[in-house]
Amino acid sequence: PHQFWQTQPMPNINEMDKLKPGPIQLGVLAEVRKDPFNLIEKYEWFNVDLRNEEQAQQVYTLLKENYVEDDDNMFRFDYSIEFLRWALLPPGQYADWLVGVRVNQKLVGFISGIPVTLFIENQQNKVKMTEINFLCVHKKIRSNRLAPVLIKEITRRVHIKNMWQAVYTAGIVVPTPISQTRYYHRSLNAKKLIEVGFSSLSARQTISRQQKLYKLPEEPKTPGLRPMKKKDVAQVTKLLNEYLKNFKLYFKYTEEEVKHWFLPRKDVISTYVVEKEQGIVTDFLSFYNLPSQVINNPKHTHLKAAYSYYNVATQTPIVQLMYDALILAKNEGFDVFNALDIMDNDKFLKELMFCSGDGQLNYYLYNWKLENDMLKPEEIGIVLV
Ligand code: MYA
Ligand code: JJ1
Repeated sequence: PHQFWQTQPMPNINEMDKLKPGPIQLGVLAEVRKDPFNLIEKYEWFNVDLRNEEQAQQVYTLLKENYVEDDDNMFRFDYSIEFLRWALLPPGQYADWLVGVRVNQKLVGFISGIPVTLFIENQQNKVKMTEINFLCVHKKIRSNRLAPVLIKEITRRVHIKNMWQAVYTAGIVVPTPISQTRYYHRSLNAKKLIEVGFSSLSARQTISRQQKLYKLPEEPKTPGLRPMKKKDVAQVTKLLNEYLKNFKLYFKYTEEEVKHWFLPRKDVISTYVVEKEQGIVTDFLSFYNLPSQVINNPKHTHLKAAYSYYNVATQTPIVQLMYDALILAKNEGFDVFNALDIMDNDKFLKELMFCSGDGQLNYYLYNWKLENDMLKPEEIGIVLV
């Protein structure tokens, strides 16, 4: 049933379950194919330069019109150009890991990789690999097996760099997830969520009751909470790397990477630190800005969603820290605050009135067998944007 995935080095397919933990196949650099995979006539490979305005616009439009939708096709992610530059131009990025397919100059397919260092299950397994994201094929040419060609081509380009593993997430299940996590949602603008069909009113509920239920104070509560600045990078890096050791899957961050991923960028990423004593950062919270287009609604075109990124609480109670995150997000104009049930999120989701959504997020490792086939959501320490 999985014509393509059957051929790939994934656990529990083709009796690969008898494997020992670690890489499933060992790669040989000299054996990596030197030339790109063949495309059918008129289709051509195209390395996207996101710093170029027109090319960034082309990726933006392809994704805006053809990327991920919810189960009922009511909402579609609308990643902004500045967001895509943040997500896809991190330190050390390779020019040929932003892979496009064009027909008559028009972009109809895309897949991206970025370099990451991932710890898997224990501190001995530190692996340089790629994080794959934004696989997209234009709606008009779906089901023609272009996706496997995109995947094979980026795999080749990663192999050429002598890297043999990948990490990625998807809403769907393909061979073979290493963890299944769930989305949770916290209403910030109850009226709008109902108007766009993101949430529905139960029999005994009214809009005004919901508004009252989800009401938030005007200002955050934690003394010393302020936006992260350049001078915080060293302390945030230490707090983050130390915290992430609690999990079975996590990235190792350099200070340069923390600068890139955490320094606030307008309409992309918000990070707030707690500076209690002069100069000492004890906690931080962060969320990214990913709106969804509302597909068929007379009144609203977009839903403004904040997504929980990484939060580290060493002095402030986590519930209080995340309550402040909700207040900040509300004040920045977001309609909903989303989080997965990963890391320590379970410690605040219920208490802060998040509700489980209808979407799942499956985590995958390419060409790696875990000691224990599945990780629990709370063992996952990575967030892909
Ligand atoms: S997840 C987000 C994926 N994007 C979307 O959902 C956007 C909307 N949908 C589309 O654009 C298309 O439907 C896509 C498929 C492009 C998804 N992950 O070309 P096809 C398999 C893995 O005829 P299309 C993200 O970005 C499918 O099972 N495989 O289908 C992470 C079937 O194979 P098999 C997927 O609908 C991506 C084959 O493709 C996915 O026209 C990680 C059908 O191809 C999926 N999300 O296009 C990719 N969807 O017959 C893997 C479909 O075997 C990376 N398929 O069942 C692997 C690591 C690579 C690097 C390794 C380095 C060492
Ligand atoms: O947003 C999602 N679901 C929402 C909307 C559902 C609309 C009908 N299908 C949801 N709402 C109900 C909760 C409500 C929130 C406010 C308070 C009261 C309760 O459940 C879902 C996640 O739950 N989103 C998606 O399905 C989008 C796709 C997710 C997969 C993403 C894959 C990306 C992979 C790339 O790395």
